[in-house]
Amino acid sequence: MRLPLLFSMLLAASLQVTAVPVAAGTAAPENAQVYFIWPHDGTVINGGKFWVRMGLRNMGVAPKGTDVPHTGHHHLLIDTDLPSLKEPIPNDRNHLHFGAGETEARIELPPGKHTLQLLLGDKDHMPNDPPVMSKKITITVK
Ligand SMILES: [Cu+2]
Repeated sequence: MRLPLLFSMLLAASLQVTAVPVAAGTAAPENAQVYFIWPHDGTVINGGKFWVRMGLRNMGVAPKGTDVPHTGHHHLLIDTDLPSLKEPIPNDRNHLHFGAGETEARIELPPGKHTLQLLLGDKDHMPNDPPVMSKKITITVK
């Protein structure tokens, strides 16, 4: 039996979706967006201390432990790839948690190139479903 073309395409699309890793955290709207207000990709910073300003659209920032739909708190990933999206975000010098609901933070990094990426986490520090992350940017500290 031949499946109609449209049906085959829908079937392929749904199979593709189930193959994508899905976070086990609380739900996030499809249009949720986390992003750097500052710094920008390619920013050169004189001296190691700078403010990171974190933006979030179509969701709300709430402290850790807050059980309110479509909220989460910021995590700053420094010089590291994305962690597992099915486990709580690690808490170490490469994964900073802003569990009080902070949207800006004073960071100090040694001279050199560094990557920064934002990843939103839910009340239990789990990446949301779907995960809400910024693009990874590179900055240079002089
Ligand atoms: Cu956290």
